[in-house]
Amino acid sequence: MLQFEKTFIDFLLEHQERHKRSYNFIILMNSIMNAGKRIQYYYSTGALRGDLGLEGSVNIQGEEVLHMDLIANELVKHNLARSGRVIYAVGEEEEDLIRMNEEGGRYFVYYDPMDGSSNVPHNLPIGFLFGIAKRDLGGAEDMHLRAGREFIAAGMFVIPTGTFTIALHEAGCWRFHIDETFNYVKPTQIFIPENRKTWELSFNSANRRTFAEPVRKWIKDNEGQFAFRYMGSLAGDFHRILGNGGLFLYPAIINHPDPKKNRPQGKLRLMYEAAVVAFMAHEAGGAAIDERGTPILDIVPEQPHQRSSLYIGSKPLIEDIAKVLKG
Ligand code: AHM
Ligand code: MG
Repeated sequence: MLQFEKTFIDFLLEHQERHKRSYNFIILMNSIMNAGKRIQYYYSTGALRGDLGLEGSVNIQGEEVLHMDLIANELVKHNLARSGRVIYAVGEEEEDLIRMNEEGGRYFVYYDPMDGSSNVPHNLPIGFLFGIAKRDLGGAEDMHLRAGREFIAAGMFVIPTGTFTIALHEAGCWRFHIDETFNYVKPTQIFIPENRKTWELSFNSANRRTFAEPVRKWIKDNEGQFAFRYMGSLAGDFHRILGNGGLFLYPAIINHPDPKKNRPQGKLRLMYEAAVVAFMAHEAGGAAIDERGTPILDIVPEQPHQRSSLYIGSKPLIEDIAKVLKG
C-alpha cells in the first residue's frame, strides 16, 4: 500500500488558506526549505569532499571560519534573494545588513546557517536557524531590528539528522522529518512535556565555575533531579528540550580565570539564535529569559549581532530560576 505523507508545503498552503493569507510567506518558506535541503546535502557529503575543515579566515565575531560556514551562508543568501520577498537579511557570517529587495520585499530574515561549529569537523548535528519578521506596510519602515515578540515565524533544521521544526505566530510549534525525496513530511505538533520525569538539564559544564554565584548555587541545588545532556549545538540541545522538557542554559561568563575570556553578555546571538529558539519555546508552551530575568522575546536588539545569555525550557523551571536571577 502506498503511503502519502503531508509535506511541509502542503501544511503551509492549508495554513495560509485557512487564515486567508497571501502566498508570499509560502514563497519565502519555499526558498528557506531549498536552502535547508541543500545544507543537508552538502553537510552529509562534506567529509567525502574534504569540506569539514577550516577555510582560513576569521569572521566578524572573531571566530575561525569553516568551509561549511561559507557554503551554508551562500546557500541561504542565494535562496532568500531569489524569493524576491526579503527586504533585508541578517546573517551570522555577514557583518553588514544584507540588502535584498528593498522595494518589493515584505520580510526580514535573521539566520545562522551553520550553528554549532564545534560539531562540524565530526559531522555531528548542527543547526540552520532562522527568524522572520514582516515589513510594517502601514507606515514608514522603521528598522530591521525586531524583538522576537514581533517574529511571525521561527524555525530550525537539525542537520544531518533530518528534522525541521517551525513555530508559526499563535499557531503552534510543528516538527517534520525528511523523507527519501528530500521533502520534509508528517507534521506533528510539539508541546514541551509537563511531566518532570523526562526533564533534562543542558549546559556546558566546563564553564560552570565562570557563572555568577546565584546561577552556580541554583545548579548545585537542582541538578540532582535531572539527567544531564549536552551536544554543544543549540539546535540539537534545544531539540531535546522540546521533546523531553527541562532547562538549557548558556549563562553570562563573568568569573573566567582569564578575564579576557569573560562574556558578560553571554555567548549566543540574540537575533538569530536566542530569539529564534525563544519564539519556538513560546509556541510549544515553554519560556526563555536572559540573565536579568527579562523574557528573550521582549529584548529589542540594538545591534544585529548582539549577544544574549539564555535560559530556556519548561515554564516552571524558568520561573524558578528567574527568581534567583532577579534576586
Ligand atoms: P557557533 O555559532 O560558533 O556555532 O556558536 C553557537 C554554539 C551553540 O550552538 C551552542 O549552544 C554553543 O555555541 C556551544 O558553545 P560551547 O562550545 O561554549 O559549549
Ligand atoms: Mg551560531
